[in-house]
This record gives sequence, structure tokens and C-alpha cells, in this order.
Amino acid sequence: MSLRLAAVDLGASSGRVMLGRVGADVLELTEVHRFWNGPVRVHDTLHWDVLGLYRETLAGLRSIGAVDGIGIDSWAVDYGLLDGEGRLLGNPVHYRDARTDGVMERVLRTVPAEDLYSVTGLQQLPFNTLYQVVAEPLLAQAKSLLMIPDLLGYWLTGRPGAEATNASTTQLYDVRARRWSEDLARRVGLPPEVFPAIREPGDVIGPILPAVAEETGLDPATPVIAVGSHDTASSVVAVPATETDNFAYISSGTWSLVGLELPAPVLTAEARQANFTNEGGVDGRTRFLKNVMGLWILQECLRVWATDELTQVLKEAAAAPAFGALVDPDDSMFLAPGNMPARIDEFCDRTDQTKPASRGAVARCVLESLALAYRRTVRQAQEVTGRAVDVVHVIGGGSQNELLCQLTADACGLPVLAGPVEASALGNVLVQARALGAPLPDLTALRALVRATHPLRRYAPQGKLADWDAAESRVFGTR
Ligand code: LFR
Repeated sequence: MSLRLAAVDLGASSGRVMLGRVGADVLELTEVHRFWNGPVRVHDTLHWDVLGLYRETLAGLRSIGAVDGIGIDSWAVDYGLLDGEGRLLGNPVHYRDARTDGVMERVLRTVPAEDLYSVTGLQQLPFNTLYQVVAEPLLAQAKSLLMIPDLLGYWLTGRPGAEATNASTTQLYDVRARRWSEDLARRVGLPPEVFPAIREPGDVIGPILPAVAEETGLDPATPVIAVGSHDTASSVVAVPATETDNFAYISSGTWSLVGLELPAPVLTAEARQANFTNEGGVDGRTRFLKNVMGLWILQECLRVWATDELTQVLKEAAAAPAFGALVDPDDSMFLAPGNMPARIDEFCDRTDQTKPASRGAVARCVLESLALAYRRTVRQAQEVTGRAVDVVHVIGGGSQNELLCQLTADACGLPVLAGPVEASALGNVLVQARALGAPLPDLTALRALVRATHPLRRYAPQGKLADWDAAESRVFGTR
């Protein structure tokens, strides 16, 4: 017997509604509906079109047919505010918006970075929810704050709440006590009452509202189930690690989330100085990782070149000479949307490098720079935690990028196992299935099912590691 489950999986550049079939030895996904997502600039502010995302979610649910459950995951840190009647105040702002410029520095003057880290374990990123909320003009009118998947879940069921993995990305969540840090909220001037009760992945949120049942044609008893609602938490569930516990993962999409899965947070000074995050995982695991800027830079290049021919651009990159210009992809100059080829030129000017002269050379520069950043992060993670890494799992859309996977293996000097592609949707349906009683007791069983049903591609390291050592010292010096 298998379950039919709807995964609503919202990424920063596209959203999809997927039908999952999950049973003891079955795990299949079919895409039912895919739609564009991205920043919408109105005057000076970058927004998400959250009502559009809800409309497309409903459209997907309308065409999926009867399901046993619905789970929602999305990118992290962003939120909607509700008034006392549960009405949305304003339009959620995109984390790449400039309203947080300088806010982190301001907050750190009142709350030292050490205090923030010892409570939340979170990496410093200028767009963490904490810094957004401090810059939020609508906060005074707000009665509650819902993270994006919780907001959609609320619209579907009428039940507000805060799913733990996504709450853990706010920098307002106590990572050890596993609840909101009211103390921290007060210290930065936020009313702790706006944060709803925490729910865990696997909790049933509630049945869909009658109006939603009518609009979608679904049975009104269909439950919405909390999953690892942070997309990265869901994708880490689907890391098909069955050979060794010594694995690192790269959840590769718009961002590359590079790190380890740990049984508990690591809140040492070394972890803080290396800017590792301790985000909450499914089953109480810790996602000890760093955000690397990811394929965002290449996506923005394609936008500027007015092409969607990624395959062709990657061919050109494969043919371009190795180790030309290299950039630090995590430089803050690459965070906001814009002309990335021009910013790469600017980086080259600043660092006395020859600018890449063709589209292929630009793409090669981005991919080699990412591979270098991955290598650096995997090595730092091992140093900071004292754990060894024998294999790197690349999951998510970027696992299809053969050149990037090979460069990652070469740079890290480690085998790369690539796949599955739809990791977050798989993690989403797996956690739902378990909540509904499927015989999949723990993460080991969930991962074994992914491994048994999804082919992986293995990349062995090639070339000379010494070339990457030289490249690394060229970009990062001795830092
Ligand atoms: C990936 C992701 C990252 C998070 C970034 C912004 O989709 O969720 O984990 O840091 O988006 O929310």
C-alpha cells in the first residue's frame, strides 16, 4: 500500500506542487504544477508575490486529485505579519531587499555577536529574520508573525503556528531549549507575543478549510502536515547517505548550503568565527552548515545575457581554460540582484586579475569559484567539529550540473555522489508519509528508501589537488 501526498515546494526561483507516492519500497514524485517565483520590485522595495504563490499552490492542489496529506516547504528567513483579525499586513519583503543594510552592525552594538550565537547558534547573514524584523515598519501593528510556509499553511487550514526547522533560521530561536528566545526578542525591542507556538515536523497542522476544499475539489478531511518546512531541512532528509556516517552535503540550488548533519549544535568560538550556522533539522538533528552564494550568480548572469540556455553556457564553460579569474562568491557584492558579469569584472579589477573575456569564461569563473568555496567550507567544518568527511553528497537542482559536480570532487579531493534532484520535495513527502504511519521509523530508513529508488551519479576526483591549493591561496590568501 502506498500513500499519495502533495508536496508544495517553494524555491527562490520557482515553485512546484508535486505528487509523491510513498510506500515501504516505493518513492516516486510527479510534477503536477510548476510556476515562476522571484523578486518583484515595487519602487525601492523587493517583494515576494505571496498571494500569487498561494494562487499557484491552489492551482496545483486543484489538479493533483485526492491526496492523503499536504506538506509545504520554502526558503527560510522571510515572513508575513498578521493583524488581530488574521489579515496579512503588507506584502512580505524579499530577503535580498536593501532594508537590512547596516542593521546587523547596529544590532550588534547592543547585543554582542557572542550572546546571539550562544543562544541561536546562527551564522551572521544580513537578511536573518532578526535583522529584517528590526527594520520592519509594520511591526507595531502586528499581532503575529508567520514564516512563509506557516503563512500558506494558515491560509489552507486557519491554524497559525511556527514549524521548528524554519523558526531556527530566524536568529530569534533558542537552539538548545528549542523554543523562541523571548529574552533575545526583548533585548532587540521585539514583542515576544508575535511568535506563535512551535510545531515539529510530523505534527498535523489540521484539515483544510471548507472553502479550500471547495476551491480545490479535495476532501475537506485532507490534513496539512508540518514537514521540515525550511526547504534545506527537507532536502537534508533526502540525502541518500547509506555508505558512511562521514558525509558532507551540498544542497545545491539558488544557494549552496554546505555542511554536516550533527546530533547537537556546536556553539564554540571557532564555529562562530568561521560563521557556521546550527539550523534545526528533522528529528532534532543539527544542520551545521554555511550558506555559499550558489547558482544565484550564474542565474543572474543568464538573466543579464537574456538566455535560458544553461546547457549551452555550461558547454562553453567546460571548453574555457581552467583557473582563469576567480572570485569569492560570498562577497556581499554578489548578494543583491544585478549585473553579475559586471560585478565579476569589478572583483577582478579590485584583485588584479584578468577579466573573463567570454560567456564561457565567466561561467567557468563562477563554477570554479563555487567549487573552491565548497572545498573551504567542507574543510572548515571538519576542523571545527573534529569529524571526518569521506564523501560529499550533492543534492537538489545543482546536482544535475555535471561540470560543477566534477569541479567539486576535484577541488575537495573527495568523491561526489550527485542526486536526487528534487531533494526538498522528497524530504517533504517522506516526513508526511512517516507521520501518516508509513513503516519508515527513522532518518536511516528514509534515506535508504531514497537510495533504493533514485539513481545517483558518482564523480571521482581528478586532476591535481595542488592546482586547487594554489587557486585557493590566490582567492582567499591565508584567511
Ligand atoms: C535555500 C534557503 C537557504 C536560506 C536561503 C534564504 O533555499 O532556504 O537555506 O538561507 O534560502 O532563505
